[in-house]
Amino acid sequence: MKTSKAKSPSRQRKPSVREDTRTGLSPEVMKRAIMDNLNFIQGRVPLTATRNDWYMALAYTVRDRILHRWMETIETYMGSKEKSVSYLSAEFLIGPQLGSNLLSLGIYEDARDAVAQLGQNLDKLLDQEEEPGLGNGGLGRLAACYLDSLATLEILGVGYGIHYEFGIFDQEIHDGWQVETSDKWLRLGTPWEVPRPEIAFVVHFGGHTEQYADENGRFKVRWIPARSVRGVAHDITVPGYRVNTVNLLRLWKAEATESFDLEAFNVGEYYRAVEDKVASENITKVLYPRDEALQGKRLRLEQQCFFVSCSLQDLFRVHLRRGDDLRDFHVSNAIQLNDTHPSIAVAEMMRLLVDEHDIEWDTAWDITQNTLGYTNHTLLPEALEKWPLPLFASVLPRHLEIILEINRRFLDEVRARGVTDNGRIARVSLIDETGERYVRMANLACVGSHAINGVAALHTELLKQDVLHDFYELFPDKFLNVTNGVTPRRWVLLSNPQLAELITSRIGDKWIRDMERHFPKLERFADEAEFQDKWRRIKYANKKKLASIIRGQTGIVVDAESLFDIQVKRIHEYKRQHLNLLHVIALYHRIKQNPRVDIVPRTVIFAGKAAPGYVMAKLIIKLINSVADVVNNDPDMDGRLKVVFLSDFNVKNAQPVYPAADLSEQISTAGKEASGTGNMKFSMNGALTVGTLDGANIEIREAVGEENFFLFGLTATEVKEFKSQGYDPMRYVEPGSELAAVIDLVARGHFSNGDPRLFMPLIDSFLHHDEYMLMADFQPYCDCQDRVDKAYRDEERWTRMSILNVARMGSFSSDRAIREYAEKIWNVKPVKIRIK
Ligand code: NBG
Repeated sequence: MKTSKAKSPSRQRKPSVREDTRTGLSPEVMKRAIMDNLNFIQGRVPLTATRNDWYMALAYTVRDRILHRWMETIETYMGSKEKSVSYLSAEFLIGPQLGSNLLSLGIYEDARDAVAQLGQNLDKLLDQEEEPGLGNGGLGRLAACYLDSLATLEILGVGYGIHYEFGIFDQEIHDGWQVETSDKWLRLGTPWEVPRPEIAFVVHFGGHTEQYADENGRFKVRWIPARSVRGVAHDITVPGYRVNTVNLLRLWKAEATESFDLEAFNVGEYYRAVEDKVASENITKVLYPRDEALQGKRLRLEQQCFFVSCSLQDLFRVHLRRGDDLRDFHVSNAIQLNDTHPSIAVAEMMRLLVDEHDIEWDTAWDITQNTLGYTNHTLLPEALEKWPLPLFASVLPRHLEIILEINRRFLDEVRARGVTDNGRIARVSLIDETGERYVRMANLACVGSHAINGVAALHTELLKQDVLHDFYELFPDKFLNVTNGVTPRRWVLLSNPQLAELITSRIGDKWIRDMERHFPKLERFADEAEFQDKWRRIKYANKKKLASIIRGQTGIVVDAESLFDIQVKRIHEYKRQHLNLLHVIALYHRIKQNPRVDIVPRTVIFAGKAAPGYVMAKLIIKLINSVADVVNNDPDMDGRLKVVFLSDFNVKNAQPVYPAADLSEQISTAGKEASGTGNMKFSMNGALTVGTLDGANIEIREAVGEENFFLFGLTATEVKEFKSQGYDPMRYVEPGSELAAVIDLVARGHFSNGDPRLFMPLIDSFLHHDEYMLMADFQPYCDCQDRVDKAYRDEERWTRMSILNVARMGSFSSDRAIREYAEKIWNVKPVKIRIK
């Protein structure tokens, strides 16, 4: 990364007073600091140090420099009245920290020098880091991109989440099947977090409530809980890119209030002595590995309330310490709810204000509503969280009372606005009473927030028309759209350093902090032969790098000259990895029919985890691997078709994938993918998209130009129409057609050693239900892939399209998204942090 070298602060600035081993940025000072940390933190000498020791020593060196900036940030914050943002999220998928922190500080190359002087190789140390897998997929990764942008835009903010002991499971592939192993990210310790045992709050569960009158005769409620748990803060710093602002990601870890019951121990009941500790710690033991699906499990509700309560108590503590009145809480605080997972915040905030801080209901309600904003991330009905009322009552009896009171007042208001339709009143109620009774968390979030947003234009439209239609009719002004974005720091600069360098050589390096403004300048090079040539060479180098990773992991040899056609994301039927696979089988079939057929050589790459309980998704992984087995071992396919499934897709493994793609698969059934963010990462790295009119694909296509995007498939409206007219998938499987042949191959057991039963559930779903309309979209998809082939054969045209994709992706930076949140929802402004 020569660009950062040329501008690195260590080469520009004069030595400062604090240029000591904890803050100095020159390679010499850092070298000394690394040795110090190796000796005094790791307790090692070079002779006995493992690679992990060196990694830790370097990481602590970097952490010191970040903490230095963090102290300035916190001092500025505590001494001011500035408003800050809290992003509440049950997931943060932050990825490995070392590389991005080095970039933020502008010392990537200097650190390389420093470790080289100590006989170490920076790339190997970077590779040593195990990422905290504290998220499932897009939702958690979005939260991480937003933290990066908040800090880079110099907005004061905190991410609040859960310190899971085990994050998302590690995925292995055994005999083609997904096997889950637990993610032990803390096994070797993590240098990035600062445990803060003195910042801890107690959270209660269960029990019952009592009514009483306070000394002024006011009606009050006292909650007598059955159980209490302590949440202890663990902080991870989030430095902005080349600015002094350092924000925090504060994660709560559950501990017992009393970790050891001496009485039980004394009477010889050794297990009972630690029972409470074990039960309490369970709350933050493990991340639920299902995205987009409701659990309805007690522990998950406890997790949600646990981290929300700790976060709100912390915010109240800081607010009061700044000398402010709680009645002004919303003036200096904006809180964003990342999906419904933290939406219990509505009730918890009311409880804290009314029960614990003696604020009257109406005022408390104003504060709550003015503080909270709710982002919805899904259109799938099964992902809208709701809790059975008896379960809710047994975990959070006081919150249930508060929710019922909010509901009573809310429904009165609805009626007062002239709504008489009982159907509508029942639909907006916070309690689902259509059968077994449930608490509806999305409704709670909608009622308790002043702003409700979707994450792409189509998604927001569908929320208004469909999922949240009744709320939209009641409060049209609350609704707005903020299309997702991803950080160009991690997803271009860090992941694709050669491309970043080429871009910087032409337009300077301001794009790193303002992609929207500067990327368009790349357009003028789209047809320049020399630029095109460099562009292609970089793509080729990135493909070679991925090819070597593939070979190392799977033994499969792929040709970097072939078209790299990639689909990486969680495995879901609505995302239609199996549609991609049907196309692969069609190609296989064509080559088998005519081994001399003229097709563009392709390497089709998949990666992604399936929820452990999602049988169909796991079967899709098995089918991908089974097709790969047959295809990759058939000499007729040599030099024409390869299929790869890369295991354990996570942030670290994703970084070399996006830069290596020629073609990005974004093929969800229209109306199902709220936004997608992988689609943005691919396109920013010069891949062209084959996609449906779904989620942010629509806006990406508008931005890059329809001639630079491969569109196919039914629209969301058509999907709805087809379904209402009684969609019959069989109609699309005409005898003698390619689709019939493809399905027949799978059904006959061609990819399962002649066993027709293995993939029966998939065949059955294609032919008889096809909820996600694969049959209807198959032919248009194949035709579109033929257009891809044609375009790929014309090297210059393809490169031009690729450059234009990148040049026009500027607005998909998370900086743009965060600016929109800051202006439209949070009403916060940047604050400059000065280093004294
Ligand atoms: C996911 C959507 C994606 C979207 C991310 C981030 C959930 C519940 N939703 O389409 O499926 O890009 O959120 O907004 O995980």
